Parts: sequence; C-alpha cells; structure tokens
Amino acid sequence: MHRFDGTKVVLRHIGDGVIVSNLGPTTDELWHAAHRNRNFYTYGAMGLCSSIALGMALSTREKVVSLDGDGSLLMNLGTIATIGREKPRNLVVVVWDNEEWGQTGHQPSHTATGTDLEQVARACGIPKTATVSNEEDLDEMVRAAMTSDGPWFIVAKIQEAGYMAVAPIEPEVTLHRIRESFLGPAQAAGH
Ligand SMILES: Cc1ncc(C[n+]2csc(CCOP(=O)(O)OP(=O)(O)O)c2C)c(N)n1
Ligand SMILES: [Mg+2]
Repeated sequence: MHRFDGTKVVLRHIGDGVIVSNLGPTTDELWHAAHRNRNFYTYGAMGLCSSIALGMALSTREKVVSLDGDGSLLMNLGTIATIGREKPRNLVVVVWDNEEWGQTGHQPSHTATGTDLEQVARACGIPKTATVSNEEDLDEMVRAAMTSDGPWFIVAKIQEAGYMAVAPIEPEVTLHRIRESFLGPAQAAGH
C-alpha cells in the first residue's frame, strides 16, 4: 500500500472530522488528496503530530485523526503512553509505517529491525489496535475507528512511492483555519 492511497481511504471515512498530519510527505499527500479546512498540517514539528491530535481530542467531542509517521512517533514514544493514560474515545492514530525516516534519506527506522508499534500501544493501555498492510484492511479498520469509541491505534505498513510536490502551506493560515473550524469566525478572531 502506498501512503497516498491510504490517505484517500482515510478521507473516505472522515466526514467533517479533523485530521492532524505529520510533517513531510504525509502532509504533502494529504494536501494533494484533499485540502480541507479541517486538515491541520504540521511542518517541522517532528514527533508532535499525535501529541497535538491528543490535545485536540481532549478538547472536543469530534473525532480527531492523527496521521503520524513511524520515525516521528519513535522520537516521541511518550505520546503513546499519554494517549494510553488519557484514553480519549474520539482519537484515532494512524501510523504510516514505511520503516524509515523517509524524508531525510530513507534511513531504516527501528520498525525495520523489530520494534512493533502496535505492541507498544497495547502495552500502554490503548484498547483498540491493529496492523494493516493493504487498503481493504485499512478501510475496515478506519471505518470501525470512525464509528466506535477508541482511542484507536492503527499501524499501516506502507511502501514509499515517488514524492509529490511540497504543499504550499502557511503555518499561520493553518492555525487560523483550524481554530475557525472549531470556534466560528468571530471567536477565532478573538471577539
Ligand atoms: C526535531 C527534528 N529532528 C529532525 C528533523 C528532520 N526530519 C524531517 S522529516 C524526518 C523523518 C520523519 O520520519 P517519519 O515520521 O517516519 O516520516 P517519513 O518521512 O518516513 O514519511 C526527519 C528526521 C526534524 N524536522 N525535526
Ligand atoms: Mg517513516
């Protein structure tokens, strides 16, 4: 499975839900698949995608989906423990696991040599977990995650394809857009 195809599977089920996306190709491919007001693109904030999604999930009843990366999550494994402790029912973490720090030169990550992120999540008390490697299984798990309580932690094994053009993202605009999508224009502007 390629990340772009997996991203389209997630979008099939997202409705008006929020997506927080990992830096680099995850964000670029989400933007290319469907730029939407409810996409929160992280750029440069390596390791913080699921932490930001956790914070959002604790602040709303809406479903919040984190599209994270194996290398980034490995840099901040503590976020899995905190998700397991807080157990937000509306949080869905999908890890695009290409077993490498792709964007910086395809260096093999720990998942290439035995680290099993689904087992880490289970050991941290996250109740709903899965590992999938094709679109059909991802579709089934994302459908379940979007229609039942979590937190969910889905490891999606992917192969790298060629990179798409970098998405033209302005961090300030992203922040304003997502705030407005939660609060409405007046409150987001501070009135
Ligand atoms: C704190 C920090 N360290 C290092 C980097 C450089 N960096 C950018 S993307 C990346 C790899 C991310 O790996 P992963 O989350 O697995 O995503 P992939 O590129 O494989 O899709 C690295 C090391 C960074 N942006 N921030
Ligand atoms: Mg990776």
